[in-house]
Amino acid sequence: MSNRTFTMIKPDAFANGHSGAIIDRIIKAGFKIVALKLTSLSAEKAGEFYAVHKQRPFYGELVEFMSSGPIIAAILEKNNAVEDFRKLIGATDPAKADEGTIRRVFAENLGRNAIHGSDSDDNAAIEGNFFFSGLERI
Ligand code: 3AN
Repeated sequence: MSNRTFTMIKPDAFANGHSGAIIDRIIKAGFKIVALKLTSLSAEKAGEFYAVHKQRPFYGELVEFMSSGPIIAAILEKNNAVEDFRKLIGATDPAKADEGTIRRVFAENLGRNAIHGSDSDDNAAIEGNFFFSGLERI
């Protein structure tokens, strides 16, 4: 079990002004921020980040959306971080996400779903390293 996960506040949530409210929920749920940056992804970088989905029909749409505007990337720390964070954000499709989860409250739809959360300890490490150098985290 790892105690770190990686998240991105996606372009829809950032553009809609939800970043502050989302970060507040994350902190109140007991996660400690160990790295944080406002940035944006080129189409090339978004494609690299989501390379695992390259064969999926929604890949082009996903890359276009994720490179469409600013995002906030962060590494978060908590016991059982990956699993607990997935619970906090809710199901991929906001219509199926539990009441009170971040996606249920802030996401627009399946493609524009407000926030990313790593799905495994290995991916949390890979994704955190994709965005942050050693100097950029505590
Ligand atoms: P999650 O982010 O919940 O782990 P994944 O890894 O299955 O979900 O999908 C990665 C991202 O791809 C999702 N966050 C969502 O934005 C997008 N996505 C997944 N499935 C679809 C779909 N059927 N249509 C459009 N976008 C999708």
